[in-house]
Amino acid sequence: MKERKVYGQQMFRTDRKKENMIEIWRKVLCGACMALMLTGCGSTEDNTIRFVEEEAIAKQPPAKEEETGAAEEEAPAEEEAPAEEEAPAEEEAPAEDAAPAAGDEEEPAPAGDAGSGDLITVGYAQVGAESDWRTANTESFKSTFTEENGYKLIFDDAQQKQENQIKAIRSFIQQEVDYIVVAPVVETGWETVLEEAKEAGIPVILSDRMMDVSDDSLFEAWVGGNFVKEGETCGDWLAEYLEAAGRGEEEINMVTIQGTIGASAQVGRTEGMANKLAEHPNWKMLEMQSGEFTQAKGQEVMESFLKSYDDIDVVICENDNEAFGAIDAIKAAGKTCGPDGDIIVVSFDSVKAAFESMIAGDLNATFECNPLHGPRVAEIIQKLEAGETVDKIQYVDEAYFDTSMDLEAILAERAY
Ligand code: GYE
Repeated sequence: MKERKVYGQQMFRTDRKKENMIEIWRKVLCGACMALMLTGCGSTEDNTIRFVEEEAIAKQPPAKEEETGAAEEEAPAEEEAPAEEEAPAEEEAPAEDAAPAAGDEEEPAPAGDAGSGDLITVGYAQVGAESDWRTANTESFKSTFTEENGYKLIFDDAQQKQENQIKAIRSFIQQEVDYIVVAPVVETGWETVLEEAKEAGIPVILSDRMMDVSDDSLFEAWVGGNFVKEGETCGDWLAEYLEAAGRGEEEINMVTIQGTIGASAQVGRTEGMANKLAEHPNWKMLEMQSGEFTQAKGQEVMESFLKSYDDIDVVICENDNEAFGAIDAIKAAGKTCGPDGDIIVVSFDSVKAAFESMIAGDLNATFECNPLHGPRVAEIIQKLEAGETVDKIQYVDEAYFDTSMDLEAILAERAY
C-alpha cells in the first residue's frame, strides 16, 4: 500500500486499524473459547487473525454520516455505494471503462485497495457524454492516465446527474484510490462528500467545471476554462460584428440556449454575456432556456423560441452541440442562419464539427473552451507526488473563431 506523506492518510489508516484491533480481539477471544469448548485445546493461527483483520477493514463504512444536501441524501454514507461502472470492493475492481489491469491472470485485488501495485490510482468522476467537448475530455483522460504512464484510471460516467457523481466519489474513497478527480455537473452541494474524501486522506482535484465550496482546502487545485471571460468575448465579438454590418444602433433581439443550469460553464457564460448586455441598451434578451448542453435539447428549445418570436436576430448557444440542434430547428422552420442568413448563431467550445458548421455557412462564430485537461491534471498529480505546491486555480488560455478566418487550415490542425 502506498505511503502518502502529505495528506495524513497514514494517521487515518492507523486510527482505523486500532478500531479494527478491538473487533479482531473480540473475534479472536470468541474463536478461542469456541475452539476450547469443542476440542479442549488449540490456538488461533496467525493467518486467521490476518483474515479477520482484512475482513474488518473491508467492512469499514466509508465515512461518518453528516447532514447532507438534497442530492446527497440519495446516496447515504453508511451504504456501500459503488459507482455504476465499478465492481464491489471485495472483487477485482476495474470499472468497465477503466484502463486495463496489467497481465491477464491477475489475482483479485485486496479489499479496500484498488489493486494497482505501483501505479497511481486515479478515480475520475466525469459529467457524462453529452457533447463533442465531453467526448474529447474523456479521451484526454483515458489516453493520459494509462498504465504505460504509471496510472490506473477508474472512470465513471455520471450521465449528467450529481447524485451519480457523489456515489462515484464514495466508491473511489472505498477503493482507496490515490487521487479523486471531479468535473462537477453543478457548482453546489459537494461539501459533505469532499469532507469524506478529506477524512480518508485522498486529495481531490477539480477539472473543467468549478465547485462552490466554503472551504477551499477541500480540493487541491482546479483547472479549466474562464467561462465568464468566454461569455464576455462572445459579447465583444457580437458588438464588433454588428457594428461592421452597420447594425450597431439597431434594436437586436436575442435568445439564449443555456447549458445545464447551475453548471459553472452555464453560470459563467450567462454572466459574461449579461455584462455585455448591460453595455448595449439596444440589445434585448427575449428569453433564456436550458438546452442541457445537448444537440437534441438545443433543437427542442430553439423550436419553441421560433414559435414564440418571429423576429430573433441572434441565438447564443452555450455549447456547440446546442447550436447544431438550433441550426436544424431554424432550417426546419424555413429560416436561414449564419453570415448570409436571417439569424446570427454563436456558440462555445470550438469542436471540429463547429468548424464544419462555419465552413458550411451555418454558424457565425465559436468561442473556444479547451477540453484537453488530462495532461494538465497529470501534471498537478506529479507535482503533488513530489511534494511541490500547485497553483490552486489554473485557467487555460482560449481563443475564438469566426467565418472571417481560414477555417479549413485551422481545422486541419485541430486536436478536438
Ligand atoms: O462547454 C459543454 C460540455 O463544462 C466546459 O460541458 C464544459 C461544458 C462544455 O457539455 O460542451
